[in-house]
Amino acid sequence: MSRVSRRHLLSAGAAGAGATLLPLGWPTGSASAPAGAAAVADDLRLRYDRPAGTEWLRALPIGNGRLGAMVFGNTDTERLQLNEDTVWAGGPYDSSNSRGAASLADIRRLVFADQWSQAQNLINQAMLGKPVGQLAYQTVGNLKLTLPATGAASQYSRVLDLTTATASVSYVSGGVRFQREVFASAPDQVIVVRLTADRANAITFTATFDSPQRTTVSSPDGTTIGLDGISGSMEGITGSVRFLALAQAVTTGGSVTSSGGTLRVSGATSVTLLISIGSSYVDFRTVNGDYQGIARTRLAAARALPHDQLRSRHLADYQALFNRVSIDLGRTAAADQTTDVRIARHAEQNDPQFAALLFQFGRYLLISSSRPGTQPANLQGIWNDSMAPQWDSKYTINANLPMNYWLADTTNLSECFLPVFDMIKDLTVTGARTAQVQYGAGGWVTHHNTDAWRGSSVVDGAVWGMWQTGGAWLATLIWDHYRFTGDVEFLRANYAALKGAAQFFLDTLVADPARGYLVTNPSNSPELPHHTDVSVCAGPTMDNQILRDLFDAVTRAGEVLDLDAPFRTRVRAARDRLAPMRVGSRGNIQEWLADWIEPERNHRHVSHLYGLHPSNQITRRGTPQLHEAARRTLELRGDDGTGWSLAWKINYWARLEDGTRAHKLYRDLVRTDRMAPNMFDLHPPFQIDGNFGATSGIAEMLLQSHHDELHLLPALPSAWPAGRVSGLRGRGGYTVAMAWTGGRADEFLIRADRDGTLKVRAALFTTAHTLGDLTDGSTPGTTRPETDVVQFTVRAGHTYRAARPGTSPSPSVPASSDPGPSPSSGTGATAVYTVTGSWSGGLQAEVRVTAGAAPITGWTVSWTFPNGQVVNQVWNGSHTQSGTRVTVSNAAYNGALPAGGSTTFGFLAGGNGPHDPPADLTVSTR
Ligand code: FUC
Repeated sequence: MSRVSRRHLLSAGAAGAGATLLPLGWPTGSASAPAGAAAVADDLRLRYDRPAGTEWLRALPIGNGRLGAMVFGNTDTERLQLNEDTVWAGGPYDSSNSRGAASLADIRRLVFADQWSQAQNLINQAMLGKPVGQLAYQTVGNLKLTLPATGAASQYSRVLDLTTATASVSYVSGGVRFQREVFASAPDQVIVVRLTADRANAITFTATFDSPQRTTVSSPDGTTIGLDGISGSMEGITGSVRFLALAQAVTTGGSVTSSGGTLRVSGATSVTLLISIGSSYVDFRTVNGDYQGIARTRLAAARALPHDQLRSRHLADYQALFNRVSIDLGRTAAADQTTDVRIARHAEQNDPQFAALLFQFGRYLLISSSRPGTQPANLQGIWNDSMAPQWDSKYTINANLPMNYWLADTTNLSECFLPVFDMIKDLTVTGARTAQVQYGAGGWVTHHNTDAWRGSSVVDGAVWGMWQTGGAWLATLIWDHYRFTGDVEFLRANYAALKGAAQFFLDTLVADPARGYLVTNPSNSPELPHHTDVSVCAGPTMDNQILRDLFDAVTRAGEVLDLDAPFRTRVRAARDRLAPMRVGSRGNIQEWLADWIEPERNHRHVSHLYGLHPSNQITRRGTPQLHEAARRTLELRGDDGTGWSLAWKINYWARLEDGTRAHKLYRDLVRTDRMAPNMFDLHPPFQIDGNFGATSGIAEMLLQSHHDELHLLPALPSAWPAGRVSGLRGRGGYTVAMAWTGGRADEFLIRADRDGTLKVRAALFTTAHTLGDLTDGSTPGTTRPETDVVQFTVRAGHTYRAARPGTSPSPSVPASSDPGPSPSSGTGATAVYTVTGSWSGGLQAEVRVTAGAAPITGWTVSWTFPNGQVVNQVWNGSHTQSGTRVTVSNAAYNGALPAGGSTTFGFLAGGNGPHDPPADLTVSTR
């Protein structure tokens, strides 16, 4: 086998399942990069030539899911605005309104009698939660570094590097080059600020905390300062989340002192500043956690590690997620400008790389704001400098919270989704009380918002808040996540939440007297009045769509888990009585049961197209008339909208398979009124849903899987004529890589997690093509249900390649990263290996080992690193390193790999580049 095809084989087949996925090959910069568009490694950076000054929307976000900071990069007073994701106003409260259940019959009667204002008045008295609003996510405060004036700074540059999740600053002042780098480490749970200079003993500064919260500052020891505080009171609920922020300086050279809450570093050569924050929030019911102990323990543990280890552990952790997807949409000289200039000029220049940057920025933000065990990403992710942010920076469920997670599975960040399912579990508790008290119903319900206390009642006012299907929408995410991962244990663990969500509606749906359908009453089509000032109604289209999804999800989950057959029968019967979607008088999808015309024609919410996206009830081939009506609906509503509204519309147009229009909406989003200089999406103000929704939309333009098939390049715009992407995920458990030129696909790679039957739709199949199983070299037998659809049987772990004839396999590594000599193989073993990944900041490599006819027992795999990098993370096994030699023992198979079985190792190696790939691979057996 030639070296190229051997590498290719491995790079295609090496990804493990689920959480251990490694990227398919094709790093950017390879020989067949889009014509005239050689990708530049540094392109995955936000770059600026001046400090953020006092402008928060110029500062750069870093985060580890729990801790966040906005880094300003100033040369006089550096500011790190700090957040911890559980610092919320108020404390545990019960939001239910005890007048609810007794008033429900009257409210319903008024709604059915078209007495909407009266119904809203009664809802405002009897159904609104206590308090009427929910509570806000709040800032911790700031760490400020006051630097001495050493003359004007020159050669200034400020960067957020998405490949390493570091924010850095570099400038020359007084003849000295100063550098600062900041990252938030998930493995070590601290924020790390590293200050260096190119002259010894040049670093001098003082550091202090300040905060708008009720706080005290202190100097717990000679190198540390502290900020001890408690969150604010709001809506009559006393602030009760205690927090302690600590900052400790570890210096080389010079001196450090701390007194009265001021840290003084003088004449140091390098400084590592460690920031640790503990919070007393335990869960939505409990706020008595040992916040001081948490802050101190994390700090002490991090203090025990040298800076380069903190950094390499951070890199290994972050890159294991980020590197799963690479994307290249072409590059022009526009990408050489600073990021703020690119945004300002986006309308007038061709800058396809910006779309790739925005796509990856969304993934960066999700990795940085949502990790297993943390709170879900709120309206601002985790970044908020205020005590009273817009919409409380909480969780708005009727658009924003689900949108935050549309990218999680499609862009291969499955673990980052997990905080949502923890939140749903909490809501089954608070929402069960609201269901009981306000509706006399079983199961659980949540309306259009929630907060850290898992408020589940109707809030803000009937016009906005009287929407019953928030919890139902969230529950559908359980099933959709399962469709990607196939994780039955996850489904089992979350089934009760699905069932409880459905139970609520079995208990509360009522028959519409005029039409006979089972409908929600009272509810609304999110935030959109159907007549002046009234939005309350029965059975809005979005509710019916969500409930169809919910009922389908719970019945299918029950089938998979073999549970609750009688319950499923009841659910199916209710589903059959929901109102179908209808085409209205304007050729649009009707938003309500009646064919009303909305008073506000260009309203930002287009809720009744939930059936088009994220759901799959409106599809081009399944429901062509509705699909056409969805297009008409969007034309009538217009392209304008808030940031998140534009982002949703990218997804809508992608599902309409209109790449040109999807790209137009993407461009509408990249305007100074919709995107801040730091690339935060603007509602305005900043709301992170527009970032996440845009990443999701770009993914939907390249790959769709909502209709029991993989649809490759369904909405490719002419603006991206050549490109490549790898690592996108499709429902059913598929990882996909694609390369195209001239607007036409050259090659696809699809790796299956599980055995099954795969349907793939692609224009490539209407022309000459090859299709092969790269893993065993066979050619799958196919059927052709449609001219552009190929169907075939897939095997778990196998990778399938379709290509135009004559397309040579994509090279996986640049020439400078030649993997070195062929691997040797041990008794009964065959082994091949390849290397992929980023070569500048760290190295990611993978090796697949396949047993021959006999099992391999008692074996180890080892590599030599020419540069002696430190290996900091290994998949599938434990490792030891001795000098330049790394040895992995296979723990996953208890030392035995069965005959014909194969396994994959991946590892990340850190250290300062450039790296050489590992050489001299050996598989040895006992
Ligand atoms: C809903 C939207 C607003 C905003 C807010 C957070 O109320 O209608 O546009 O996104 O949530």
